[in-house]
Amino acid sequence: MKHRISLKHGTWPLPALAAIAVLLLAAACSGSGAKEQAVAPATQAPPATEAAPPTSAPAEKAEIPVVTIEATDDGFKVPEVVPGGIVQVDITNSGGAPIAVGLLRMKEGHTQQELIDFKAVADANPDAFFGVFELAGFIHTVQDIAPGATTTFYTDLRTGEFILNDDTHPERDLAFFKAEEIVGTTVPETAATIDMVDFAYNTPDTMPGKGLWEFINSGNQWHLAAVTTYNPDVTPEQLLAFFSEESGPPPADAPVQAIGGLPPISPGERVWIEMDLTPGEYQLVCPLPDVVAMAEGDDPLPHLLHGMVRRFTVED
Ligand SMILES: [Cu+2]
Repeated sequence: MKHRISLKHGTWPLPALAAIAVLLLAAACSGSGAKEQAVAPATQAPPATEAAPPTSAPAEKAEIPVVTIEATDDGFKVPEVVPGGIVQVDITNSGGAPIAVGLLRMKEGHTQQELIDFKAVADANPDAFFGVFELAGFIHTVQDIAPGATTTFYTDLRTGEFILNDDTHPERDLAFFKAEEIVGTTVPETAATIDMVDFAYNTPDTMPGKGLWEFINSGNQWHLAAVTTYNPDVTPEQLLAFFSEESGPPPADAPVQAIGGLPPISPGERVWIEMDLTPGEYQLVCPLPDVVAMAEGDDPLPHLLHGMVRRFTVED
C-alpha cells in the first residue's frame, strides 16, 4: 500500500487520513461531540433517541425486532444470534465512562480470528487502518454514549456476522454476533431518505428537521453524511480543511458548523437515525478519501472534491 497520498493541494500521510476518519466519526455523529455542543442549546444536546425509549415508540415500530446491546466495563453483552432484516438497535452503556461503539459487518469468507488479529495490528499501526476494507464493512458508529444512557438506531442487518468495537477502549476485545434469518421486514416511519452514490447525495431540496432519516449507501465505496451549516462563501477546499483539523474542535470563527449526521457506512448498508435540526440552510458533506482510487494506485481525492456536497433546507 502507498504510504503517502497526494491530494489536490499536497500530500497527506495515511495516518492523517485515518485520523480524519476518526475525527469525522466524532464530527458526524448525531447528537454528540464537542462541535455540536458548541452550537446547540443544552436542551437539544442529548440525542432524541435517548429521550424516546422503545416503550413510547409509535405502535407500528413495535413490529420491528429489537437488538439489545449492553456495553459494560468488561465488554459487550449481546445475544449470539439476533433477528435478521430490519431491526432496532439499542446500545446501553452500563459502564462508568462514555463510549463509542462501531458496528461492522464481517465480509464473507473471513473469520473472527482474522478480525481479532487485524485489530491488534491496526491499534499498533494506524497505517494498517485501510486493511479493514478487506475484512469488514461499516454499518454504523455511535459516539459518546454516556454512562447509563441508551442510544437507538435502525438498520437492515439482512443476515450475516457482525462485529462490535469499542472505539474508546482499544484494549477491549471485539464482540461478535450473527443474524441467521430475516425476521424484521417492517420499515420504520421515515421522514427523509438520503441515497448516497459515488459521488453525490440524492435527496430532496427540502427535508424535515425532525424524525428518522434513512441513509442508504448505493455506491461502490464508503460514504458518510456530515451535516454542516451552509455558507455560500466557503469553497470545497476550505470545507475540506474544516474537516481536516487534526486536533481539537474547530475555531469559533470556523466558516461552517458541524451539526451531526451519519458516520461512514459501506456499500449496501442502510441506517435510520433520529435527526433534530432547527429550520435553516444546511449541507451534507462527504470528505472521505476515495478508497477505490487508492486501491488502484490513483489519487484518492476526497469525495467532497469529486462533488459530494449537497445543500438542503429545513423549513418551519
Ligand atoms: Cu462519500
